Amino acid sequence: MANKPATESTDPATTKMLLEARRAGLETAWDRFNKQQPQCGFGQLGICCRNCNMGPCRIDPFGEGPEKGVCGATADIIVARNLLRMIAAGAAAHADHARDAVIVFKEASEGRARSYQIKDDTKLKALAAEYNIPSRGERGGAADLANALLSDFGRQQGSVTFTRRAPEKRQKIWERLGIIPRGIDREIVECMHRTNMGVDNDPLHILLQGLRTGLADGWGASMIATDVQDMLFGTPSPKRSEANLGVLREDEVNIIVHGHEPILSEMIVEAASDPEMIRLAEKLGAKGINVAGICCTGNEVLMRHGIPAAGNFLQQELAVITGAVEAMVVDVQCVMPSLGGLAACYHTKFISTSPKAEFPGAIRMEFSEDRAAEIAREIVRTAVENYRNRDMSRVVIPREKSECMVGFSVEAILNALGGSPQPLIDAVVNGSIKGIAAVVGCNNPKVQHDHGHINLVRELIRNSILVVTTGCNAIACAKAGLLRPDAAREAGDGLRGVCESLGIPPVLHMGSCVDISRILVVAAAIANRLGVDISDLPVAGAAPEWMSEKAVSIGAYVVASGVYTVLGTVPPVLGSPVVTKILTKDIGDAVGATFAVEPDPSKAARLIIEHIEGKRKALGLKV
Ligand code: SF4
Ligand code: MSK
Repeated sequence: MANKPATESTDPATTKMLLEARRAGLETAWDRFNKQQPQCGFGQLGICCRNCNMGPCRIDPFGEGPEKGVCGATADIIVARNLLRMIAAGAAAHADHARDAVIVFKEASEGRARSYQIKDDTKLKALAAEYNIPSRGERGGAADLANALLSDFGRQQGSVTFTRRAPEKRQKIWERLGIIPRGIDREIVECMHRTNMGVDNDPLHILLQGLRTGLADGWGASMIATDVQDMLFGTPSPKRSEANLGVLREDEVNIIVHGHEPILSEMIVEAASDPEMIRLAEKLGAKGINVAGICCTGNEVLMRHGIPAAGNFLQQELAVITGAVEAMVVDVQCVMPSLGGLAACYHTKFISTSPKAEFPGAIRMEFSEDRAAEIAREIVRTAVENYRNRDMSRVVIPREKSECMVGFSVEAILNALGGSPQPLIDAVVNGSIKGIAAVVGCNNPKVQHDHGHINLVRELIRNSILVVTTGCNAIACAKAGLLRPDAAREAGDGLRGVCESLGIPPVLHMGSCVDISRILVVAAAIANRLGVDISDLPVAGAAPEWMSEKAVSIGAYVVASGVYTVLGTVPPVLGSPVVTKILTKDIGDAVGATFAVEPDPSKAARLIIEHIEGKRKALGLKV
């Protein structure tokens, strides 16, 4: 049965483009999702295993068939192992992203990657001090810092350096549980080892390694990626931009940057403003060159340069279907392999740039740090020259776009507060702001596009809970107008007053998925000021529409950091009552925070509000 597009997204631009896709007979993720129904029940419950070739094995959830795999693994063991592999994969994605950023930083600091400079010297000095590196030489110890950062990946003993940024009480908890990550890569490798047939077979023991690996991501990989990218490209500061497919321009060359890494997209942004490229575009009949972003590459250039966001995860195919995209330039992560086939139905050049990521139907224009600016210019030129191939009769750009204010790095938040977190803490203490919720994560066709994101965020701000956001939630909020200072009108009186006095939105855009590490830094700073642990704070996390393995790793480190987290789509764990109980209850005794699953955004908001009220009461604050 055909879908009714109106039920698939709350975003009118998306709904229009879905109608256009169907009119043109083109398939999208929603259609493929429908064709997958019913999805495998064993997979949904997490009770299938193919970790060795005696399998694949599956457990009968109704107790009428097999209760154990060939090796004797129970549902509890299988579910826990599968979850650990998801965490490892998610952490690996962030780790590899971070490593690549550090390698570019190293090359730049040694004077080889000439397209890159160190843009944030203050951060360089602060990080060098954190790693005990004397600030010397022309580049202030940058090369030594790069080597020190790299050593956090392969460290075999000790602890990942940035775990020391956590409040002492939190570090003590990790120490007691034996989950302080040693090296980032080491923890990921250990997950793969432990989940081999016949290694780790205790669900709790397996899941503790999951927390340790998550911490290696959050307080390691993601934090390193964020800080290194800030050093190279500048620490974000508030700026205005726009979001949604309506940012594409009918009379300009449209280039979309999509994926996760800012390393090449920064160069593309620069190349697109080159007068020679603009002249070429004009010669070919375009009025200019318009760069727009999707997913987290989009977030990176949005918060540093105000480059508009064309959409979030589920809009990537729709962007091509506008018929107005000259080049879709991708790096890594969250890029649908369907894009090549779709681009072939239009004039769009689908350009893959990462040496790690090959896609069917893509043109390869591989990135290398020593030729970054040159490659970016080649890509922009390819896009510009492709403008003449655009069939104007097929161009359908929805009008919807919304203004947004973005770029709230920790430094920018402190600036807005006058240099100290104290005004924010005072607002939390006196109850103007009831608490802080980090709402993050993907889209997923299992739920109505953006519905969970927007409705949860609206309900939270209505209850005077300040929302900090990253990833595809940030783009959903931008499209819905929630990242504008005047969105404070939708907030409860207390939050509204704070936002209006500071001129900030009630939902603060803190960046891309790796920038959830910025949220950890804010939480740690507040906890330290109050002399408590993160788990004592009136804060919570939510991922209403998550789909990526990276989100599982993020969930692991957010909860392990002491933050109660509500998921909107169900993780594949329900086949094991033991694992489900550990995640939703027992883990609370260990780390002071648990997971909850609640697909309904109003009910999810209620859970978060109750949690925040509970924490306020425990701190002796007015509810
Ligand atoms: Fe089956 Fe055990 Fe092999 Fe998994 S590890 S496939 S449960 S025999
Ligand atoms: S891009 S990981 S769909 S948030 Fe970071 Fe969006 Fe999720 Fe990718």
